[in-house]
Amino acid sequence: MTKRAKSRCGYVAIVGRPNVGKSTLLNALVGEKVSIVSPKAHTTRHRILGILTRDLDQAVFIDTPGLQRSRKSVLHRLMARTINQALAEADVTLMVVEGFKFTRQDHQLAERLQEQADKTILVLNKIDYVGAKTKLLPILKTVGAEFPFAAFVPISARNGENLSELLDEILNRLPDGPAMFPQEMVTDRSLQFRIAEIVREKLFTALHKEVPYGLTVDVEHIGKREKDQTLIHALIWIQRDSHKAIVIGKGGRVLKAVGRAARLELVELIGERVHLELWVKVRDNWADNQRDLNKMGFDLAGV
Ligand SMILES: Nc1nc2c(ncn2[C@@H]2O[C@H](COP(=O)(O)OP(=O)(O)OP(=O)(O)O)[C@@H](O)[C@H]2O)c(=O)[nH]1
Ligand SMILES: [Mg+2]
Repeated sequence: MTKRAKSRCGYVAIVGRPNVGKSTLLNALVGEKVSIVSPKAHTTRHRILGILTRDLDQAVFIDTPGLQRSRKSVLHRLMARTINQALAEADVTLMVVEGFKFTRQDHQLAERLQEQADKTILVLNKIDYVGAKTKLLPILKTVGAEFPFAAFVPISARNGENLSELLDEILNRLPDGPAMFPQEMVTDRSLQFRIAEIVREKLFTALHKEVPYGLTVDVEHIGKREKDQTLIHALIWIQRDSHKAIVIGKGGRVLKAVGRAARLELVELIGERVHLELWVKVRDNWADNQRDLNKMGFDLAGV
């Protein structure tokens, strides 16, 4: 293959229902965990960039929160706006679905994307699921007949199946242009944000029912404890007093397990030993409090 003389660079929006594997896909494409993943819906709350530089080309992926059904709180409205902005910015859009089902919500999103169908790739994820591949063909046939997307690519974000084919489809659709970000940069998010997200991911995985949705994590301090040990103080804000005992657990068991799991990952991220201190505090309605949301990295202009 001859090398291209010109570089390509552009934005790639990743959109879809909650829990279909958008963030898992972003991490797999970028080759590093930049966006947290959990078995619960509505894990991603922010627009998160993941940057992939290959030879001369650069794809800037925009991970988005799963589509919203409710727009009750300011947080919900912000999440919905994040999706719209990503779609407006995108040179290529990846609409992610699960390869073994195409739900009514998928259908609604596919309709909404018809205006930009020529720059949209339908990504059918999770084909590693037992029996998924037998359901794939009928879905491809009916969805393909109704929606003229630019390409249809079945993948497994979890085990990497077909990801290089997907990446080729993406890169081939990027406009010519110079890289926007330095070659070694993988995300636009700060270390502080990434640490808070890792703690939140462990809480999402450890806790049940409504508790994870009512909490947020705020990293107050990153410093040095010893020459080769990072010290991190993080606050876990919860909305209800009654959730405190659940987050802490009997004899502090839940919080300890969350801290341990987070610390293991933070060691990887930071590259040295980590001392992590977690506190749990109650703050009513942070999801509606504009000052709190602003501090958490949301852009509130016009909401
Ligand atoms: N079996 C299988 N599971 C997957 C695959 N991709 C993602 N998952 C799982 O699906 C769940 C949701 O993954 P996420 O990446 O958090 O999904 P998301 O679309 O970003 O979810 P929200 O941020 O909540 O909208 C997690 O338990 C993942 O491990 C896949 O290819 N195969
Ligand atoms: Mg996500």
